[in-house]
Amino acid sequence: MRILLVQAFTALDLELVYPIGLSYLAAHLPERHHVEIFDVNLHREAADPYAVLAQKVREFRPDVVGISLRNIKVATPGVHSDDFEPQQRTVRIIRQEAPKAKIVAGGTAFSLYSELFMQKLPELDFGLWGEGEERFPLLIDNLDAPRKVPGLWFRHDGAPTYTGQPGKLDFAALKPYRKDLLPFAPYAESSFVSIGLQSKRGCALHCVHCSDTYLLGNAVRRRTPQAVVDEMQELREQWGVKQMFFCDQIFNIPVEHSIAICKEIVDRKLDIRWSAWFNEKAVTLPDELLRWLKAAGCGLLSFSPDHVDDRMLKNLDKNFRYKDLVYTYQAAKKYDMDVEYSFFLNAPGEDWRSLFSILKFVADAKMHCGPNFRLFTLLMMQPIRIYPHSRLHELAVETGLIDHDADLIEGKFWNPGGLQYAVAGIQATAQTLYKARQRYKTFTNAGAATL
Ligand code: B12
Repeated sequence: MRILLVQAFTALDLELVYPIGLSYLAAHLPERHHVEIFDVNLHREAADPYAVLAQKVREFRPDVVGISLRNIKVATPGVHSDDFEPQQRTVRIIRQEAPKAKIVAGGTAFSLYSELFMQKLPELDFGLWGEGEERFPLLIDNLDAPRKVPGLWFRHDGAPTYTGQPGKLDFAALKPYRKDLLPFAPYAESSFVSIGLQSKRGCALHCVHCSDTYLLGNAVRRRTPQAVVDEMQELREQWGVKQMFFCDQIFNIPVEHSIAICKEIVDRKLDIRWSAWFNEKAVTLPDELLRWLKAAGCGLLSFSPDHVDDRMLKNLDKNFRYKDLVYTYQAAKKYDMDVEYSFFLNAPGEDWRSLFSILKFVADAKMHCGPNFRLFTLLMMQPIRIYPHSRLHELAVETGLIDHDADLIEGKFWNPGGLQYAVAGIQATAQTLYKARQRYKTFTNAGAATL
């Protein structure tokens, strides 16, 4: 069969993202199929990216098109934009150019809003919820018997019908993702986080807003450190990738696993730079780990504490407190690593005092770390997007903030009351500061890498 895997538009004005999800799917399709990946984002600058897509579909003549819907409506006003319309147009063009092909959707945005997508995009024949490495090949073998595939949306008399939740797959048993189907160079040029890999799937934490545990579960499923570093070595030596990003929910839980990965990188003398998301609790960032991170080429500690005030951290069900957070920037300074944070403004229980404690923390961290503090933090201060299947969603419905049947694809935020005006002011000021600093750095060329 001829199978074309398409990555639909990701956030339109952010970095490119190498589609490792589709590359994993490609690795698990039997060799008898002819498989290609097409990333529309590589043609963002073309006069008409949709025309490039249409031509590709026409020429490829697919039997099946698998479309990855990763982002949807990620816009936070004024920060960056994305919309439903580009996704809709992409699916329509595929249907138009390949009227007989089966179109299968998947990806994180699809999985979060699967029923809505099946309703809003009648061109989709199928939609696969969750991780696809085992079940996408199963579907390819059972296009006429979709009920055999767990976690699948299909149409029964035109109505979207679901076969029921699948079990979790054995992540450690998967093959590495295919690296020969797309060039790495444009992604490497786009940003230092654009090329990803995974050491684990799932998250043991319970943050109130998060939908990752709905997508991947609370059990942390890991690969061996050797397998992870084999892949890093392959990326570096065979494909020339020097900078990579761990797409793990949290890199430093469990701590021993992350130390073992670092040791393996050091043992093999890999000349790479990489970064990841870290948990803030001081016991998950012991000195031993920090030393190994530094030695192994980790250049940035990226944190999503979401707040700094202990009462608010409790509301958000975070596993750390303010003193742990102070330790994170002290650790970054001590080991001369870049550090960045993301915060939620006007989260449940916010008052003026707690709101200003975030600003004070940002100022303290910047003062302490100087150029090691990435001003990207200023862009990552936003109200919380309410994701379906999260506890925050339940709370938003219980408290009457949104209707139980609100269309969350449209992007609903937890941003109630008078504080929303303060939030708008903080965001506008933070963005202006960020942009001013960018201009300043363009002129002086000082420390541009830390922005
Ligand atoms: C890592 C990550 C990032 C990294 C990516 C680094 C990299 N080089 O890849 C970075 C930091 C760049 C990032 C940025 C952003 N991200 Co992000 N990110 C993630 C995260 C945690 C993992 C994604 C990943 O790589 N997974 C690993 C691969 C293997 O899995 P996968 O892509 O999901 O693919 C599997 C399945 O989905 C499925 N599948 C995928 N495609 C298809 C297609 C078909 C046909 C089928 C059958 C199956 C299928 O099978 C695959 C294999 O199992 C997800 C959350 C999550 N749990 O997935 C959020 C997530 C995708 N990000 C999200 C967001 C909002 C963003 C940002 C907008 C954040 C911001 N405010 O800046 C930006 C947007 C970036 C952009 N340019 O578009 C949201 C998107 C939701 C939405 N509303 O659209 C998510 C879902 C998290 C969340 N709930 O908030 N992100």
